[in-house]
Amino acid sequence: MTEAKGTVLNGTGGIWVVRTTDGLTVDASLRGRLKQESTKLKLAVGDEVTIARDESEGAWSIAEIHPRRGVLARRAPGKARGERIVAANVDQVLVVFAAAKPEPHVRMLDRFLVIAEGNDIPARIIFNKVELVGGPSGVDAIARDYERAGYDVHRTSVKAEIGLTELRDVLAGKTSALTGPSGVGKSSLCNALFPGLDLRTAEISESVNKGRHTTVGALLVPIPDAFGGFVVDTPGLREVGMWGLPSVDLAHCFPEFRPLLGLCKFQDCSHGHEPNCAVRSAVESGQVSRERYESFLKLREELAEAEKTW
Ligand SMILES: Nc1nc2c(ncn2[C@@H]2O[C@H](COP(=O)(O)OP(=O)(O)OP(=O)(O)O)[C@@H](O)[C@H]2O)c(=O)[nH]1
Ligand SMILES: [Mg+2]
Ligand SMILES: [Zn+2]
Repeated sequence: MTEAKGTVLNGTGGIWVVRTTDGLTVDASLRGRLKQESTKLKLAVGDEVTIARDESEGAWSIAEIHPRRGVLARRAPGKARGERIVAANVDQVLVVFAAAKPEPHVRMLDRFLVIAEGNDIPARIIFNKVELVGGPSGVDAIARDYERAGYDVHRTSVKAEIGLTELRDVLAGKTSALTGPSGVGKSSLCNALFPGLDLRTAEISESVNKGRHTTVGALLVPIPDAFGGFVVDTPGLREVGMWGLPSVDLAHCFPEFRPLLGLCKFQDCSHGHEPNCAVRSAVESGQVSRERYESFLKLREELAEAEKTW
């Protein structure tokens, strides 16, 4: 019996592609026992597993699924009807926007951050294409709100090679989910940071899978060994709705609101129109950004609307 530890890169329902810690990529299927248990615990991209193979069999099977450090998931609305896991063991979400072309859209940026916060995964923000706005300081006005909220903000340019070394250190050795609108430079960044990591190839192999199997959605792409880690390529991350998030939990997904949440006059304050609301006072005094508060109000309304249909 040979055993190895590895990480699930992708799967098509029956067969899972596992990358071993030795750098081998093998196909493996779930063992009978785990298959039954997997109605409770579904195997997901990003899961760390032990695979085993009998010398006689030749085929690898997944013998053990290791405990997860966390998941990036879309919660099912209503009761505990389970969740749809996008990827397991995601260390960080990197929200990528462009300084220009396309213009950054803060409501959308805040939505991505809330998804990360709702899953308890640390998020970072990247403003790419900064050479279009005169360099890194060209995004200061928009970045300031997020830095004040406690987020790390990276200013990069693939074209002018700005901020790339620093960003490489952030990705190395970790599993990072990259998200953001189309055309902001996510693939360009990955290819510039890690020559040899070809995100497009991965996307193509997924679309091939789509035709033949039920696809699991996300893909884990190994970062070249000299650096280590994985990039989660999730064409569908944009669709990870927040409709499973109870609207009362939304305020906790804005880190700069958290220290204020016990201070409102009413314990069940919705931070809308109630008197003596600590969040609104902080907005009025300039301590909390008005743009972020506007995003909060908009998302809260959206979630409350979704709750009615639960
Ligand atoms: N000016 C400028 N253009 C860039 C920079 N980085 C990427 N681009 C260009 O922006 C365009 C989009 O880049 P992609 O890497 O394909 O964007 P993406 O975020 O992966 O887009 P999707 O895969 O559609 O989600 C390409 O034409 C790139 O050459 C940059 O730093 N500055
Ligand atoms: Mg891309
Ligand atoms: Zn309040």
